[in-house]
Amino acid sequence: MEGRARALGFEAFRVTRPDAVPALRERLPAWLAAGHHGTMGWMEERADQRAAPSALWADTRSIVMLGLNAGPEHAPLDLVRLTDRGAIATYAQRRDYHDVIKGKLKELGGFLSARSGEPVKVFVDTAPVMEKPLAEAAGLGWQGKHTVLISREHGNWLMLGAIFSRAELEPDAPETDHCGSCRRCLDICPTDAFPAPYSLDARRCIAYLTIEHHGPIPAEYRDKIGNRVFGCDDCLAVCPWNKFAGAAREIRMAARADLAAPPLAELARLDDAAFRLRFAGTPIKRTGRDRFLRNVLIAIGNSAVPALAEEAVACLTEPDPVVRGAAIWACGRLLSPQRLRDLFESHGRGETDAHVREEWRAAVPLLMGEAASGRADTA
Ligand code: B12
Ligand code: SF4
Ligand code: SF4
Repeated sequence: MEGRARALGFEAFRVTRPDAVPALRERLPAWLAAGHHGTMGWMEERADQRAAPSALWADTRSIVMLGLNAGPEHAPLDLVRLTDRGAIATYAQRRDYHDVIKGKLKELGGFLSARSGEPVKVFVDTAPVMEKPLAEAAGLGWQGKHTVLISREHGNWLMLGAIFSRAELEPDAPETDHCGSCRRCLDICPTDAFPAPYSLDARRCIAYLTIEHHGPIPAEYRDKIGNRVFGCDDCLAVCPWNKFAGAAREIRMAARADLAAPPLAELARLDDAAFRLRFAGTPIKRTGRDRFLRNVLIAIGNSAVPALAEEAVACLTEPDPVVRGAAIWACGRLLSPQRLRDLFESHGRGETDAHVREEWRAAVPLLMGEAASGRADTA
């Protein structure tokens, strides 16, 4: 079976039991109760099944955990210094791993089922399954202080998938923690998203803010997001265990050159059809054009490149208020007060959306005949 898994391109393959992580029954509810999942309401739905594989499928006797390497071709931290370009997380610069892994899991699951005579179910983020703790229990790696699974052979770039089976398979030994006194991932996080080692407050994480979060990006995180337009790799990139990792081997997981460091100006001009064409088959497509454009405008505001301001100006007439709000913020960061006032007269005075009016007020004090809090008295 392991040979078949490797032939399919999986770098890691191990087996565990559904009851191997009893701590999940306490840890997941505690994380949810703290509100660390933010607006990811789907984490709460079926939380009982997420915390206990047998609650998802009572017949589960064994769980095969698999890892597919999606390691970067270039150092991810180099990207965040190119301020006129968008930084896309390593895993998203390629084909959607859900599609690639799902096909392979189905093939391997079919093989296991035929050999054992027992049914299987395959999952890759498609059901309430906690893949990282199960992978740790199976011995694929351990959850580092950044909460991502680290393998001694492949670093933290493995993407995970699971096969639940009714067959009794010999379980492997769990992996133990090898983080030691290191805390590089905790220290580099731009938004201070770890309340404690091994615990992430998703609401502060740039991956959550740029991918999962709908609505305006909270003002306190905007400058910290830098040029990250989809996801974030910082805590993964600094992990010393990556020294053993290689770039993705699977041909269908090869990074696309045009997604390595796309110019922000180009991204800001994508209309809906062009967005769908450009990101077809990648995880980016699922966020939709407007949420992605919101991220691009935040990156433009952080670019310190005056020429990019005109891209933001062009987005002041976008239909989506969240996009208009991000465009105003970007203009506020790059344009002179006089130009901003002119833009307010031409684009802002008739604004009816409360959020967008708030963005105008924050960008240019003393607008709409109302004093902006604090700054207005001195403006
Ligand atoms: C929700 C989610 C997110 C959320 C929340 C992330 C999180 N850490 O929970 C957001 C949107 C922020 C996110 C971001 C990313 N994600 Co994500 N995400 C998921 C998803 C769907 C569920 C994760 C989950 O169950 N979270 C709930 C929390 C409670 O679980 P947990 O992290 O395991 O928390 C444990 C620890 O806190 C631990 N714990 C608590 N206290 C203590 C104390 C000690 C001492 C110890 C040891 C442990 C411990 O107990 C908890 C339960 O085990 C999984 C897919 C899946 N179905 O599993 C992918 C998944 C985790 N994501 C993945 C990836 C790649 C990413 C990103 C790297 C993407 C990117 N580059 O932008 C970032 C990484 C950010 C980070 N540092 O975690 C991969 C990770 C692969 C791997 N090697 O681990 C997964 C597994 C998808 C996949 N199929 O491959 N993600
Ligand atoms: S992905 Fe980025 S923002 Fe999220 S925890 Fe890691 S370093 Fe922090
Ligand atoms: S950077 Fe250090 S502390 Fe963080 S996961 Fe890697 S080894 Fe552990």
